[in-house]
Amino acid sequence: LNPEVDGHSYKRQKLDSTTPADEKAARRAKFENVFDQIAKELLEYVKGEGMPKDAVEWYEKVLYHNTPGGKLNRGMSVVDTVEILKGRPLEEEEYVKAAILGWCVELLQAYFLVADDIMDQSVTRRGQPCWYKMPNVGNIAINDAFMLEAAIYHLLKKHFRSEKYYVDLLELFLETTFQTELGQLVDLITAPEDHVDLNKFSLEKHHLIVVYKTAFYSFYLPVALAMRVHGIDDKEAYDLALSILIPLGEYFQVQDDYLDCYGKPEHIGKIGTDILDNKCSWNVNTALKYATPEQRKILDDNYGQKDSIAESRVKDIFSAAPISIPERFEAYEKESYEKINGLIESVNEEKTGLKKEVFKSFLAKVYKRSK
Ligand code: DMA
Ligand code: MG
Ligand code: MG
Ligand code: MG
Repeated sequence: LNPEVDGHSYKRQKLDSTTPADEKAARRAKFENVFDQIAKELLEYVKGEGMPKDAVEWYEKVLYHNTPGGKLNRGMSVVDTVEILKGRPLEEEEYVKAAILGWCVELLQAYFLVADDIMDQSVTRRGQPCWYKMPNVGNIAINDAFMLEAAIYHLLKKHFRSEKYYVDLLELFLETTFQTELGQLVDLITAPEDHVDLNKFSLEKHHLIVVYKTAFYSFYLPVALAMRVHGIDDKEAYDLALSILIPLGEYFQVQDDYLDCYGKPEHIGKIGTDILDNKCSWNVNTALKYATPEQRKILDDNYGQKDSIAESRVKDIFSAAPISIPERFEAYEKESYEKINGLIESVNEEKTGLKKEVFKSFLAKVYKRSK
């Protein structure tokens, strides 16, 4: 590949696309094309193992129902970060490698979501029934989740086995998976179905849950993978990235908690279950902090009950003064944005080889999101 020719065609492509929205759609389409290649490779492997036609077709459905179709922020951030760190458009081969890692993050997300929807008894995801709710799937979704995870390590071996950073990639995926599962554990045991005790909740507990269940795999992992590909070895650089990406991930999960109650299902693609599920969410913890004794009594009686009337009573209390969750969320969002920007501004680019733009672009993807 001739980088000059490639650089030229990249620029021309940029001029040709008329609006930033077109350019964004083109970047997404390019990234999605790599998924077709990945799915083909995985299905060829399964066929090569002599699996029957119906098994190959099943795996294809699992891959396509659960992996593409989301916002793709995590996956595309791997590509974006490699590009920002290199400071130039990627050559085709570099692009494909970064995109494969991006899709590995999306496969990890697919694996967690298939399992999360079973555990949270959710109904819809990305505007479709949750995978376990699809006709003839049910408990087979448990094994399907494992097979989405297995795809990651198959792809890493196939495409990165000979790189000197191969073990670093493996460790990043394995360690963030363990962290996420710890977060899911605490999320689940803090929300027992048969015993509601709001005294067990706190914003400190919430902080622990969201850092582990969301921030590591959604924010640190994509950036750390890109840093490995770019050849950054210094532990200090990874610690610095972590110190910005964990608060960013916490902010993202607070948004997720807020949207669980206040997002429109048609818009966010999923029906919120946090109140019914007795979850230790940002909304309920904030409500507990400001509730009057009368409001507290209504929360105690109605939170975590598998009953939609009880759920709407809780929603009314969340919105009522002095709890006023929407106003408090708006203030939280502003405060988080300023705090994270402050962290980004203090990055020493020369010393660490990192770029502020890596974090700025990730923050821009999630700031004030409505889905
Ligand atoms: C998401 O928590 C965490 C993981 C690891 C999937 P959640 O149950 O709030 O997510 P969602 O709202 O998407 O079901
Ligand atoms: Mg869930
Ligand atoms: Mg969950
Ligand atoms: Mg949620």
